[in-house]
Amino acid sequence: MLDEIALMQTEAEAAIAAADSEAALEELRVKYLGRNGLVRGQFQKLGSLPKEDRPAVGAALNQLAKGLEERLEARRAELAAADADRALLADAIDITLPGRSHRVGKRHPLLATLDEMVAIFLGLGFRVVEGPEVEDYYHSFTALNYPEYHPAMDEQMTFYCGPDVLLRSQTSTVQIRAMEHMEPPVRIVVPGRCYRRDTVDATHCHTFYQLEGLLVDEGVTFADLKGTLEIFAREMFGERCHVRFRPDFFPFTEPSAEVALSCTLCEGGGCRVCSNTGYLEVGGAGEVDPNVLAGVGYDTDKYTGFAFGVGVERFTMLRHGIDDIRLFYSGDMRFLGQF
Ligand code: 2NL
Repeated sequence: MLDEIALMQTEAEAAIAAADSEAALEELRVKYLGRNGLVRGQFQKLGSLPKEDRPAVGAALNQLAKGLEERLEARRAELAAADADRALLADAIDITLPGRSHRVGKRHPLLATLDEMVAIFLGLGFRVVEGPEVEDYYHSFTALNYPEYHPAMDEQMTFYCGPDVLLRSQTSTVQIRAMEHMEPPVRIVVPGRCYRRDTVDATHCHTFYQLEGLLVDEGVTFADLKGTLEIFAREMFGERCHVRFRPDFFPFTEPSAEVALSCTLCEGGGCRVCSNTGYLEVGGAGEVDPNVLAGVGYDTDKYTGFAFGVGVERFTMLRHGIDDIRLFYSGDMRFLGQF
């Protein structure tokens, strides 16, 4: 019987070593160690053995059961480890592949320029004020001393949403609203989006950004305006940049001036960017018309002020040598990615 046990052990061990799945191992466990298994069958034969042989055979059977139990467990662990290895290999990461780069967003060139412009005025003691893009007729024209009829008020020039609802065509509307709520001294800049019914081409767009400034106090003169814009030009474009003022007309300022900067590219010598004039027009300015100040209830005997407005697109085009305004609003990442 001991021989039989040894043979069973050899067979069972070979079968366990050859088993290649959990299911095959379970089958073997049932076959040998199950309730009706071969090992139990041998135990049942013990009773028919001569009494003196029983301890040795019993011990051998116990040894066999324990040994098979251990081998089954060991093989099960082996198979599980192989499974884990296979799984790892299957979704392995190839660390030699170059990484996938993520596109990092950044500020739009127009807003980056606007931020810089605003920062200079903050340094000069101006505060930033913002207001609605949808306006009424009074704040758009009447309060700005526009006459009874003016081409800017025409439906051809301005987007009307209703008889008294329109898109602002300059940020002056916000400055009027600010003055309605405060007493001088007023020292504010108003950045923001404006709308005009312009036909879109390389230098015009129906939507554009403006930065306007307003200072109202006692004894404010045109010299204060010139000094302020001089400092702004130098901060923005360097010490050698200077401002040219030429007579102009706006309903809301008197006297009024067109504002031009010496060309940053040729420094006044004349080049393609400035069409050989040496200067680049960036906006307008002037002493606030007393009618505007009186309209918001200020004492015009006591207070005077200056105001200016510059186009942000123009500035940005000058700084980066961009020749088509439509690029800013194209959403083209090949263009935007350069800034
Ligand atoms: C231009 C000209 C200008 C102003 C804007 C202003 C605002 C108030 C009172 C008086 Cl509340 N003036 N703003 C003054 C002169 C010119 O803009 O060409 N902008 C792009």
